[in-house]
Amino acid sequence: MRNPSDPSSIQSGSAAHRYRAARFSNSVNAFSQLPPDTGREVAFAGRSNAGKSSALNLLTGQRGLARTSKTPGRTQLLNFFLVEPQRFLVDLPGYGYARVPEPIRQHWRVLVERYLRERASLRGLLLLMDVRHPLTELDRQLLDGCAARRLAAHVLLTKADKLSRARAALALRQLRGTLGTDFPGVTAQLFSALSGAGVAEACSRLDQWLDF
Ligand SMILES: Nc1nc2c(ncn2[C@@H]2O[C@H](COP(=O)(O)OP(=O)(O)OP(=O)(O)O)[C@@H](O)[C@H]2O)c(=O)[nH]1
Ligand SMILES: [Mg+2]
Repeated sequence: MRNPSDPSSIQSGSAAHRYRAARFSNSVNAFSQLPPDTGREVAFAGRSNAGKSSALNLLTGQRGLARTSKTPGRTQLLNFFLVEPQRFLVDLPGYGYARVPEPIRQHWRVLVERYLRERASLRGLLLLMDVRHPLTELDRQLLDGCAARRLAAHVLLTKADKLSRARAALALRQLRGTLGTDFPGVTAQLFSALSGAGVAEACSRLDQWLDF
């Protein structure tokens, strides 16, 4: 019997084993600090508190790899995690958190927008949305940016454990309908960092983008 609160027990034997090798590489606070733009990487994006860092920890089977917090605004830099040479997972600061001072938010916004626009190594965007508040205006802006540069995107509807199965399934159906109309090609799934639901599906998308 696996223990849902222990990410490592969820991973055992699953497709996620290769991500267990992920190690913190570096934090980036300016465009000039980015690693050479020569490999492949996947970025975790979404509103503050959506569960980006928690998802990264679950997918790598390492509880403390990316810092998580009940307080939105925890991740304040672009954090690079090396899976193997030339292959990174990137934890981005969240958007939409009003209590971070405006000059800092502005700095992140400019940095993250430029990273998403110009980074050639970026092969896919994992966009996390709380299943109870999907597709906010800022999520739409991000997906517009992906469409503009033909960057693949996949939505994780996080915290699926907060809803009944039926309500979560309904939220997914509704989101897929909207995506089909407004953002063709963008896919979506349910995810829970608490129960481990959706790990295999998310990992297979990472595998595809990172060419494993
Ligand atoms: N119930 C439940 N809680 C979750 C889940 N994922 C994350 N959380 C909680 O949500 C809070 C925020 O999680 P983080 O992973 O730090 O969120 P983040 O998107 O990285 O936040 P920022 O770094 O501030 O942008 C934490 O208290 C997590 O424990 C989930 O799937 N289910
Ligand atoms: Mg975070």
